[in-house]
Amino acid sequence: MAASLPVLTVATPWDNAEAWRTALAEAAPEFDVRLWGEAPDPARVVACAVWHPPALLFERCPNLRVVHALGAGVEHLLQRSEVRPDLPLLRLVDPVMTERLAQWALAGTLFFQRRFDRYLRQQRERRWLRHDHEDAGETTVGVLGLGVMGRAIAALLRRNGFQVIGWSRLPKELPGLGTWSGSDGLRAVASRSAILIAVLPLTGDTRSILDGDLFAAMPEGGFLINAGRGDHLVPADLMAALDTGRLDGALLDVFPVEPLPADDPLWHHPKVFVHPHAAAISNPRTGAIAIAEGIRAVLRGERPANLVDRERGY
Ligand code: NDP
Ligand code: OXD
Repeated sequence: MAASLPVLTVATPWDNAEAWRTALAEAAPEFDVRLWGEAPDPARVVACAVWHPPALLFERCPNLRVVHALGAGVEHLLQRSEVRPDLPLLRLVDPVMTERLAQWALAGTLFFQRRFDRYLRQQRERRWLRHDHEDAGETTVGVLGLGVMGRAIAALLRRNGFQVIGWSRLPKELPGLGTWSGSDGLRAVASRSAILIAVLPLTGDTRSILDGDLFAAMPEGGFLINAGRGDHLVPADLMAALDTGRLDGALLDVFPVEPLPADDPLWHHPKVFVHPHAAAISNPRTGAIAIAEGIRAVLRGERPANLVDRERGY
């Protein structure tokens, strides 16, 4: 019976590929779900759910009709010529993953606002010193990127009493949130933000956006939290800003090369907190439901909710 079903193939270097296969088989029983390499007849593959897929997959599957990413940021797939422009590319939007990222951003915000960074350093020196701090209502957090993730972060921070402002490509009106857009807008948000949280997609316009000019615009002693992509950041500018005291701490989840190489100076900087791209790990059980819906919509000829706009690059 399974032999007659169209094939959905899963291709990812992650060690939970089998968990994705199982979850997708449950969420999309109308497909024969196989790991790439185990699909008996590539001509029957109509859909794939992938993260860093092999080039061969696109060569060998002439009837592929939709590519679904197993994560939210798809710049690496947009750079691949095998993901032909006529193939709809979908990205993962899963409420569980969104909640995970928002909670991580809140944790990072509290970490700096309540100065856990300082107390961790003090503990290493066995120093007992208390520091007063600004309360949430006195702390402005700027969120760069007001898409699915940025809005969820902003909402959770507001529920926890923080003053929140945000920045996006196009102007926006969001209840209770001061918003800016464009390059002047970026400076305006940075200059008001004690803590800046970046959750942008990586595009030609956003590459290296977290640089010395931006840090110079921030209030003295500010903090940076980056959950977007490593290539948003100019690491040398960050370390210079931390060394001069312009910034006082950074929490980084993403890096240009992952895993972060052992000799990278970010590992050792006393004011940098390295987090191994785990702010919002995709959850196979809930992610599979969203992926199945997206693939079904494409196969029905509908425009899926999470279609990547190749022109704008996210
Ligand atoms: P969305 O596409 O929903 O939102 C992107 C936001 O970025 C939009 O508000 C968009 O503006 C804004 N933006 C894009 N380009 C610019 C620009 N040039 N100037 C200003 N704003 C810009 O994406 P998500 O919120 O779902 O995810 C964002 C990114 O977060 C992902 O691409 C990925 O890199 C990263 N991510 C990281 C995770 C982790 O675990 N570390 C997990 C999930 C995502 P506009 O609204 O005007 O279009
Ligand atoms: C993603 C990520 O883009 O995990 O989903 O960074």
